[in-house]
Amino acid sequence: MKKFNFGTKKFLGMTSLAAVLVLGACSSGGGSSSNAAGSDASLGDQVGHKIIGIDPGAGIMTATQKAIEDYGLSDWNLVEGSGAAMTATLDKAIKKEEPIVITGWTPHWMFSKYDLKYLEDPKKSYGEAEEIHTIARLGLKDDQPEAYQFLSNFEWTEEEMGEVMTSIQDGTPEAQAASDFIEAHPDRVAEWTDGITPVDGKEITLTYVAWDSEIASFNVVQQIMQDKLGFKVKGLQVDAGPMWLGVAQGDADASLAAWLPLTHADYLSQYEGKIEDLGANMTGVKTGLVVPAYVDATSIEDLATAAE
Ligand code: PBE
Repeated sequence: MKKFNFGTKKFLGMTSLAAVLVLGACSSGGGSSSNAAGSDASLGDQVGHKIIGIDPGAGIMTATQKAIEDYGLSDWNLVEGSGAAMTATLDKAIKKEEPIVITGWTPHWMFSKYDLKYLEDPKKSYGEAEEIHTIARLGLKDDQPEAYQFLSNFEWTEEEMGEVMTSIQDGTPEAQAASDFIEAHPDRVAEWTDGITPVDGKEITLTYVAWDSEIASFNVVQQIMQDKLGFKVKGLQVDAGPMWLGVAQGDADASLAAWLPLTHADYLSQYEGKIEDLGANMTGVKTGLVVPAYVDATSIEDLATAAE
């Protein structure tokens, strides 16, 4: 039409309107149209529809795939990595006050270091009333009764594990953090070792995964078994699958890192009858999706804004 009539001002106005339209189209990315009207981008758009996960064998990864289905988050991607990579990415985001969505669990030192919150999980994709169990190979009871007894006795609290985890996170070597804990809690150690006759250098192999919670439990148990009960304790740091497999095949004697009933349900059903469950070494633990407190979302349902 009257295209040669535009003054400079009006022309600039047109340009920026076009820019806004283009930006609007980009930010609505995952098919959202309701959120493109100039308001803030959705959390999904801000974080590139990425959930920062950990090692692929972790039960929380399976639970998160289930959450993605349960909550209709097909435009979201679960990024594989490791516990250490996840906390490094979290640290960077928090320093820049940027939004981020991670797979998180309690106990974990990150909740004391940062102001974080779980996204509510009304569909219970991450289960309820989770516990950490100690599992043993079949036969341990008969051929290593002292180890069996101690491993059955050992159970502690989130606060106690927190002391060890925080100390390691602050730079104390793992074994030292465990020894410090033992020294600070003689009564607890006495409860766990009560009535057990020390052995003379018998070997015990424990498997665990490099999750901060399990690094803490392995080191404490290793130190107590060595210093108070005379065992020689070997630790095999492996992925979650080999951790269960090692105990089921009898290559390892036990593990303190079985999260049940939900997180490691697949592993438990795979090795049913091939391992002995010695019961919970910690109750009241939790897994889920976690965000910094400054992120507005309160529920996993809030991640699905594109579908509204
Ligand atoms: N975790 C920590 C593990 C169990 C312990 C929650 C990362 C998992 O997802 O398998």
